Amino acid sequence: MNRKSELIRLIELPKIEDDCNLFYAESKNHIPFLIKRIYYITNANTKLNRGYHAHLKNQQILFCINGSITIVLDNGSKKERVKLKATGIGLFIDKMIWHEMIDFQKDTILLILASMIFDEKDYIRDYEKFKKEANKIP
Ligand code: T46
Repeated sequence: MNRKSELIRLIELPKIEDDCNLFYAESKNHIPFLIKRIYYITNANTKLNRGYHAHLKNQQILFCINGSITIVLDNGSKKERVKLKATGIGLFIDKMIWHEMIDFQKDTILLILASMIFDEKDYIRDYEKFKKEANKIP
């Protein structure tokens, strides 16, 4: 895992190039958690942003596999943003990181690997509550 900054943690997948680009990811070898769920987002409204939450325990890696997207990350005291384009570079989003997905393009496809199965109770969707909890973390 590469650390570009305190908040932006990028993961580069191995790529096989022959008559296509083939990227692959294996739990533990490339992904720092056991993958329990995948989901993907397509056809997002380009005028709307998404996210605006943090997870209590869930860890995730976002791959933009088509188009582009900007992700804003916030640990309660610092904010950083990163633009993902269609490559084999994924963005690791740890638990307790508030994240916002902005600048969806018409053709953006986001593939997400998650460490937990879906549980709405794992979400903090209130920013003030998030800030309060995040500031308790030493
Ligand atoms: C995240 C970002 C990157 C499910 O029922 N199962 C699922 O696995 C997921 C991901 C969502 N849902 C339901 C929950 C909501 O009723 O789908 C609805 C839309 O979810 P949400 O508004 O949280 O979508 P985004 O795009 O804001 O966030 C999603 C993930 O939910 C979230 O965990 O980190 O993508």
